[in-house]
Amino acid sequence: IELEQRLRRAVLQKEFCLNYQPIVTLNDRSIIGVEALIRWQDPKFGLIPPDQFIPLAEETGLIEPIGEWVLEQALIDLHSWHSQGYMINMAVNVSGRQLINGNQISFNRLISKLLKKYGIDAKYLHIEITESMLMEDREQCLHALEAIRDHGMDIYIDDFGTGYSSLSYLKSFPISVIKIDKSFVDNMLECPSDANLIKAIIMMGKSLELKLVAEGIETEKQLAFLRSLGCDFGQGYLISRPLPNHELSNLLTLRL
Ligand code: G
Ligand code: G
Ligand code: NA
Repeated sequence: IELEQRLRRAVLQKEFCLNYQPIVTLNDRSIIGVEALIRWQDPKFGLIPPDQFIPLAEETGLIEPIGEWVLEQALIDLHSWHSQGYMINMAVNVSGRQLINGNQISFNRLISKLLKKYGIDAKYLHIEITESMLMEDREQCLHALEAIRDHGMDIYIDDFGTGYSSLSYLKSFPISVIKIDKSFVDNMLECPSDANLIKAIIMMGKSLELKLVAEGIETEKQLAFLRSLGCDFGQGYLISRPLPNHELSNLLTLRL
């Protein structure tokens, strides 16, 4: 209860900020986009990571105002990078509750309104949803995702490999990108079964003409191995940690 009250206040006082983690090509490490990651700056407890409040936000419905704030802030920052000539993509994490429980019409209206307000083409905004969310509510998810896709946005499936969804299942959704979960990347060089799993995901992704992003790349060896398997993109501490917007601006200036 106490956490819930603090979270309600945080929404009113806007105690959140976004960090941005670069997503790069594995071939030449050019920055093609960033993933927006929320942090809660509590005046008393300091920086609280999303794992510790997103589940509560989803239960209480607070995810709707929080999600709105995230979308708007992400587009404000994207607008500023675009106006400096850095035409990168923005991937935003969206909870099932934002898409479905609220209602998908309002989610799509919100997106239209914000894209217009900041003069951003929908093709630069990418939506990340988790594999587990897709599996929970297939029909409703499908409709919501089709509306997003019709809008011109790419959909990423996050944490892939953790939810046991089948190839035929995946094929029924309008997805453009698979994100390979960090837990497989962590162990793939030591653990042949994880390496095989990654190979299978990459082959499957390619056969469905999807792009692949590997998450949590921490070493040169991991990057080289993923590249050799034909994985297109990656993110992880090897390339960059999630950064506040001004630090990301500096990185773009140096790298592009
Ligand atoms: O930044 P960090 O690795 O601590 O993020 C942990 C998880 O929190 C991520 O896997 C991501 O799915 C989730 N997350 C981060 N930012 C957001 C957000 O803005 N909205 C939602 N719904 N989830 C987020
Ligand atoms: O699942 P999702 O991609 O949305 O979550 C990304 C989370 O993983 C963020 O909390 C981010 O801080 C974290 N992260 C990103 N890259 C790395 C990495 O290379 N190593 C570790 N340990 N965490 C990472
Ligand atoms: Na994500």
